[in-house]
Amino acid sequence: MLGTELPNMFTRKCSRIWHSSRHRPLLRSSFYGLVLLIALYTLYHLVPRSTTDFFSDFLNAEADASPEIWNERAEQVKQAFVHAYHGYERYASPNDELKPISRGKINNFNGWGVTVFDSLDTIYLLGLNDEFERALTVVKQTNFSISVGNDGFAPYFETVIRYLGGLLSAYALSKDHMLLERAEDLAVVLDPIFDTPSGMPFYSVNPTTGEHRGPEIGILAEISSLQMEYTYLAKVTGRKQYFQRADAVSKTLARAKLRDTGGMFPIQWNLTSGEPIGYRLSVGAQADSAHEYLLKQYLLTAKTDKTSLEMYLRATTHIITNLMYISPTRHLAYVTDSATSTFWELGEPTHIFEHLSCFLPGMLALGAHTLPLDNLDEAGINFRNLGDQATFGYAAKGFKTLRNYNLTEIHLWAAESLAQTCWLTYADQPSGLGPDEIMMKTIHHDSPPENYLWIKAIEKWRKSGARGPVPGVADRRPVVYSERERLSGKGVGRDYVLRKPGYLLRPETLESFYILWRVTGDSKWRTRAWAIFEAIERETKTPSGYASLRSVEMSPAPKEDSMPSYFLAETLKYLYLMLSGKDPLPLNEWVFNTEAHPFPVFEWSEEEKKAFEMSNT
Ligand code: DMJ
Repeated sequence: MLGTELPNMFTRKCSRIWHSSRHRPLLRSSFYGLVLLIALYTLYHLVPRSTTDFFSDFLNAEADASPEIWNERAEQVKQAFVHAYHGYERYASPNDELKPISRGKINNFNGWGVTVFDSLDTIYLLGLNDEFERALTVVKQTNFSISVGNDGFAPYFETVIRYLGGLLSAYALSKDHMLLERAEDLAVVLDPIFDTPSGMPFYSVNPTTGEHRGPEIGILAEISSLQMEYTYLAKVTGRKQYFQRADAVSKTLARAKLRDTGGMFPIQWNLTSGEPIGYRLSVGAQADSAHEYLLKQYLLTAKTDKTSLEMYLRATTHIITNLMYISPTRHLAYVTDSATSTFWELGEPTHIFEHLSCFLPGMLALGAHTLPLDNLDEAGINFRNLGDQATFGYAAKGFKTLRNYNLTEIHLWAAESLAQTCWLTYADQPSGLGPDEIMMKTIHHDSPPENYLWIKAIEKWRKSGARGPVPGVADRRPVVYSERERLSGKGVGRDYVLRKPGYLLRPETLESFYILWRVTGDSKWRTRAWAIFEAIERETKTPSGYASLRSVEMSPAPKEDSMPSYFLAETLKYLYLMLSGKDPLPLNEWVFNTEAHPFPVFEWSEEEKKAFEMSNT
């Protein structure tokens, strides 16, 4: 009896309550509320995230924030800079960097106060006059002829991008001549580094003795990320020798035999012969800024350095057609390295995606914005000839593929899809900050890696009528694993594992958001930047500064006692420029070096061209 009576009694009781006028309004609204919640939950989990993304709806709503709110946010970034810089001044100046947990200091870049030099132009842009005056005093007093640490040897690449870049950029903005004099003082003590037949610099130099150090095999990023600084130095001092330093490196790159690497520069180079070695290709560590400087040197010289543009087009064609992949589950676009050429013509992809590579979306977007990619005749370039098979081997294939596309469009798609992935690596973490390195779980046991290339997905999408979003470009829902899922390894839905879980206060993702925001006007990039800033405030702030994180996988995140100078030079600068309503550095008038130091675009006069013997222009 109980089996049938009870349910009936229950149903009758419910019906009575439902129809009783006393309970009706409350009950009905709760019921409909519940139904709505269930519907929303189902929609959230079943509908493809590309079309309905609640997270991005939230972000879009945020994007409608008023200009006052954005200015207030920019002000908060300024205060973050002040907090970091004052902490450095108080506990570490004039040493290189602050240790933000122990309130200690470290001399890791010559002991000349790298944080001061790297921060100069940001301080100026933020209008921090007192801090600027104090920084000038440090700059004036620095003795560049003695380097502290590393046995007295100054690492060339870091010294150029941080110190020389900071000085020149602050000079360009403030016109304080002392800054230019100090930039030249520095260039003079560094100069013995160029004692190679190829004109490519050694790894380090002793500024006291002029002795240089480093293997005969140089690393791409370290030997060819100086063209902007030295060309600008030549321009403002009128001294030819600085231009020749930059020009020698560009000419060696342009002469190199790149048949085996399909027109792309590998990581290793012989400094004597000026020839590339091996097949290791990357846009991340050890390679990044060398590719970046091809575009930026062309832009800085008011689009006169055509050779740099040709090399840029070869590099980007290779990257887009051979190094960009798409993940199987969430269809995340990523760029990876290729390790050797034994397995496959193009080299075995590692499927590692580095935070450092997140500068690439910004570079591609900047190129798409500033170059006549679909009218290259205008720049005196025949796109087809750039991939000549006899000289550049399998590059020909990539050029053939891209000829069928609107080049501006495909560069922008590549930029947007990579930036989406960079963003998700942040949004996927409980800390809201991105790991230094991930590895995509792309499995290709039974089919060649080629099948997972991003360009293949684009081809397929186009063949099937280009319906739906461009592969990789759509917004996706973040997948945040709970502590239990993380520890048990049972989390599902992500298509990568973390290889280096730390967040080192790096700028690359924000740098790309900044350029995408300027180029596309899509406020989602700005809104995401704000979300990242909030995470920086929450997770990395200490009483004396901001600290790198050992892992992004938990909140609160465990900290590391380090505040690299690029956090002030780049990360906070890009944030501020993006959030504030003003644009003091329009992309067609200023070009950022790889450490975010802006240099003004300039034209060479005919006399300068002659005086500098510029065969290139
Ligand atoms: C910066 O020092 C520069 O951007 C460099 O080119 C590589 N990345 C670091 C910060 O991550």
